[in-house]
Amino acid sequence: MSAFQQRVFSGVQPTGNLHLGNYLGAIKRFVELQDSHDCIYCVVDLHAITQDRAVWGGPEQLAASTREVTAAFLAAGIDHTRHIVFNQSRVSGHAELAWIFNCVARIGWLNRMTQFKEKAGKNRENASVGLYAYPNLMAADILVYRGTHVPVGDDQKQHLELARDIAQKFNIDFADSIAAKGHGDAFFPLPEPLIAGAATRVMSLRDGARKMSKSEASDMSRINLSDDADQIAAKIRKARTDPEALPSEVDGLEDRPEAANLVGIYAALAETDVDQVLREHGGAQFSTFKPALAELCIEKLGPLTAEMRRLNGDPGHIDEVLRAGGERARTIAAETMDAVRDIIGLLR
Ligand code: AQP
Repeated sequence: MSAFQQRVFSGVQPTGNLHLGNYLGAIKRFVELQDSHDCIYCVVDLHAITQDRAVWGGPEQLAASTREVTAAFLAAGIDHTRHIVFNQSRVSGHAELAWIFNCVARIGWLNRMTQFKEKAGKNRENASVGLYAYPNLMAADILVYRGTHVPVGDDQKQHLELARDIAQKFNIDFADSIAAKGHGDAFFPLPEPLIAGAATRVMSLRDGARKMSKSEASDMSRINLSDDADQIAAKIRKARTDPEALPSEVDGLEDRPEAANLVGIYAALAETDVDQVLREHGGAQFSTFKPALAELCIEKLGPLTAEMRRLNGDPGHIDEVLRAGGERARTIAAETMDAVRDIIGLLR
């Protein structure tokens, strides 16, 4: 397999209500990767519109949410001068490559995607074609930059596997042309998911069996990145738990999803692991552990929330970051698309 320059790509949808799961599962990891990799971080607005307008809120809300996710990236510490930050729809290569991938991916592959089944629910016949083809666009997002590493939450694992299958099938289907055009034995890398840490799947505060999610009706189920200290404290105080004290070892969290979730959140915020948290808090009742968790959460999210608010007050700056990032992204994507056209035989 050809050697590829390492490049990180990931995205977040501007669908409102950015929450602690998005932060711990994705945005915090984006920040950590900046020192070791070239990174491209994208606000994936074309993904947002795959759902009903009621979910993404219409034109004004979409623009506001796009700026808000960008503000979260910057407030968390992503350096837009060293790395690329932009919104997806600025770079037409994403949609162009997604069409090519519509012709590479197989219907059977998409039929297995659990996220489509969950989001379309019983109303499948009425779901948008975009929602169904979402994983092909996600593969294009990554591969139009020939991204090699993708930090995501655990819920995106299946889509990443599909992106790898698409890259591999393209490489095999066009192997002769890829070699003839001087690209060696593979044009696309097989992107690797980076799913690690203590909070790869943050669960709802109301139900340990459900993922913390932007679209969950109950606001008490999630900690929003826009919540103030009082709201965070109240949500953690009211988080569902069981009556037992915390165990001293990880095995003791088995069959206790709500307890495991709170301990995982604590570990991720404290940048330690679950074993360490249980060494410190094993034997504690939730009446003691919850205030400690709330305090930690407020300490870690407070500065982020304040900086997001400040940035949201300066939309001109955010727009300039997205414009400049879009230009840099477009240059890389255009190079990939020229090569893809040559490989397939599309005249340009
Ligand atoms: N609960 C979570 N725990 C850990 N990581 C999570 N992510 C999302 N929820 C959790 C990760 O956040 C990144 C951006 O997600 P997204 O906005 O692109 O889409 P999503 O996964 O659809 O987010 P939501 O909040 O769950 O939205 P809805 O309610 O629309 O389904 C991704 O890396 C994701 O893994």
